Amino acid sequence: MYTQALNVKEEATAASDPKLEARFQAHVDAELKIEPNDWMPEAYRKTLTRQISQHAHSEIVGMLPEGNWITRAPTLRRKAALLAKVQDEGGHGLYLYSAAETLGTSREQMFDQLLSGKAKYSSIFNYPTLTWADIGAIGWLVDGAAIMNQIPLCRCSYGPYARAMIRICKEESFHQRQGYEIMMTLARGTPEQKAMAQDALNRWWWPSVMMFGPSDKESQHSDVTMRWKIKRFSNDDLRQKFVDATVPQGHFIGLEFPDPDLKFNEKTKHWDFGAIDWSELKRVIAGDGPCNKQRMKQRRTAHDEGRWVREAALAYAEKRRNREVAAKVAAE
Ligand code: BYC
Repeated sequence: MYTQALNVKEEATAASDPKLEARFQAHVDAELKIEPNDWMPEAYRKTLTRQISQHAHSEIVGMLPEGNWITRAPTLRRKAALLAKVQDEGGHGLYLYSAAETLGTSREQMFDQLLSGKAKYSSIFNYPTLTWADIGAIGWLVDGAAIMNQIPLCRCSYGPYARAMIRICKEESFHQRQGYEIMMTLARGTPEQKAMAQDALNRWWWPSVMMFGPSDKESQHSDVTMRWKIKRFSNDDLRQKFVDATVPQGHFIGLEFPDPDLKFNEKTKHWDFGAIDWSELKRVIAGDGPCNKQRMKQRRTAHDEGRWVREAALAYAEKRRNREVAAKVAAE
């Protein structure tokens, strides 16, 4: 939809012009926004399309593990809040697909990439939600990690992405608080409820720490995306900020983190943490996490079941177009 008014073809021919590249970089360095019809290096367009579309896919696939608990929420208040949260995530996916479309890739192409397994989505959504406490842990930890990663994206050099992120981050803050409040209620409840909260923290902690991506040494895209001010902080810096913010919150509600090496470092004023099992992240990203197959199957089914809606919308649009043409001809 947003791909129609773009000058994409002209841009591609000018892709490796050093003068244009220098002007582009100066624009970025001056903290000015790049807009859809501005000249941009093809590699900038490509990496942004990759990141924004993967982000959109993550929001959409991210609805599945929580959607699973809407009918089983323990009270009407919890159900209403969870319903609103999952709906927000659908909305985030839609803003993000719109932002990615302004770079010249259609929504249909992005869906195809997700459904064919070519495009990634966040590793975190390949873990199961076994108990109600998992809904608390997702809000507190996963949305907490998302906020840490996404607040700096509000200052991203690409205008449509930066603007989409402002609203998304406001909603993510509500998500994080509702999750923490669930964890706090459980942690202060019966011994069984506290054990449920602790079990959810045990299972979600390391996958949340891994959400920030590979270590800075291993990250393929960080150097260039930081130069282009898409990313403002490295994966490891954001991970450390997340750990520093989250550990005191967990301790405040009487929970323990599943990391014997977690220790406050008086010298650096940061929480030191244990070694990350990178083989797990690689495995989950490669499609072999606990729920990868189930998530993709659900997405494919949803896409197939929505086919009649897409066909009906296209048929209606065509009918209106034909009517307009007929009315124009009759008026001549
Ligand atoms: N999972 O060079 P690197 C949400 C991939 S939505 C899967 O460091 P980059 C929420 C990476 O794509 C959460 N793949 O990459 C929703 C790359 O592979 P490709 C999603 C990962 O882009 C609902 C390769 O590994 N948030 O929070 O510089 C409910 C090398 O990595 C992961 C976003 O998408 C991973 N965890 O940095 C609740 C935010 N990590 O693409 C919450 C926007 C890395 O070359 N995205 N990979 O095939 C970003 O900030 C960055 O893309 C990342 C990765 C930090 C994720």
